[in-house]
Amino acid sequence: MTLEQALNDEERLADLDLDQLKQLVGLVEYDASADPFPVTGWDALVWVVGNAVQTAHFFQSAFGMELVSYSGPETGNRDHHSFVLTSGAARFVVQGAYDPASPLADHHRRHGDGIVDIALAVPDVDRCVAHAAAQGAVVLEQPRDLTDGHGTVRIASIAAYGDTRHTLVDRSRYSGPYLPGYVPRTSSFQKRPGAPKRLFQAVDHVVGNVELGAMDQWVEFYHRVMGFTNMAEFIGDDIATDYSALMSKVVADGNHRVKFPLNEPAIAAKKSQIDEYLEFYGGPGAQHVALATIDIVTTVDAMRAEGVEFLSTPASYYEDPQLRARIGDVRVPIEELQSRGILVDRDEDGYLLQIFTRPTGDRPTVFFELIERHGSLGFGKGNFKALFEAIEREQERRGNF
Ligand code: TYF
Ligand code: FE
Repeated sequence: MTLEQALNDEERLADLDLDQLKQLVGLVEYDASADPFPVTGWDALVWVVGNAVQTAHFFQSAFGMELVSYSGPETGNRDHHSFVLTSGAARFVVQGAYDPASPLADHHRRHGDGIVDIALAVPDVDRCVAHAAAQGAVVLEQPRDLTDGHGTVRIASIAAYGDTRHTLVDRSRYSGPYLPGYVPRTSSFQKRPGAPKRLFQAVDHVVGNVELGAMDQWVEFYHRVMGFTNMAEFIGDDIATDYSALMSKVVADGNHRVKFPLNEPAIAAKKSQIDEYLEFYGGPGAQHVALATIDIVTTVDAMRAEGVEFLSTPASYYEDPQLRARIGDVRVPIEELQSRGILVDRDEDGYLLQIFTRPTGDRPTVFFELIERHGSLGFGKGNFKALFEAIEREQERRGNF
């Protein structure tokens, strides 16, 4: 399969061209003919939150997303509200209980705001599920058709870490706004005059936090069940014991469109940030979502103006005489990065700019990363020390040490 053929519908609708996309999320060529579980990309990140009405507003006001579809009591769904928002090729679905007896209320009681479903677009749901089942995956929902006047969506779900699932979606025979049962919906929300059209173009990666000793099992799960392969970047024992208190490996689908770093806590002097997550989320779950932007400076400024809080980076990071040598020429002057706390890393393929938010919900669990890639296919290895120190400062402020 060439990349050209692999440009998926969401990316086409978002007016992304191939070169942009390749750069944006670090796409690579691969031979799909031998892939037992071909994935075309992200379908949606499905959130369960305590107040979907307000979270949907937050994703519009602070993240510049567009409301496109809805399901709720007015459309016959008496269980929950569900708002579908997009930004470029990225789609978030935000759900909150309407009926106090909704299972979503229980989910929220256990986990707080979080991602329940990392839904993936696949061309052949049945083939993926057959392969997954043969490899021992737990099939939560067998393949089935959802049909309305706009056509048919074929869908199935398999279990991932904790209460997280992967719904597999083939919407190639469907023209509706999201799924049967949903109606198109826009809001009266008005962007500020002069606001950028979009603050991010795609999802780059979603990180999973799993229990101590479980990282390799989950890496193995993604190999065996989904045919994902390891990417070069990882945080091993060496880095873990020095400062990060976590171990991490990255798996990705053939194109590297879908990338899943998997973290587990490491035994260290201090309580790991991963332990803090596991305690407050009530088990394994999605830790951070990295959003790919073509202009991180504009995006950070727009989000900050709307009240989004980012981790701060100490002046010493930028004053390090080795920084300039390490990063070489980057698009943005270092002063501009410093005034915003944007981190920069370079590897053999190029460089990347990145910044992290504070947790965006009530619990110290899920947060966001913004990433602007220029050739680099990595995750900011050179920033791990500064980043983890910043995360630990926050942890300390919360008293979770
Ligand atoms: O996704 C990554 O690997 C980077 C670094 O708890 C990172 O964003 C890794 C672990 C973590 C926070 C960030
Ligand atoms: Fe990341």
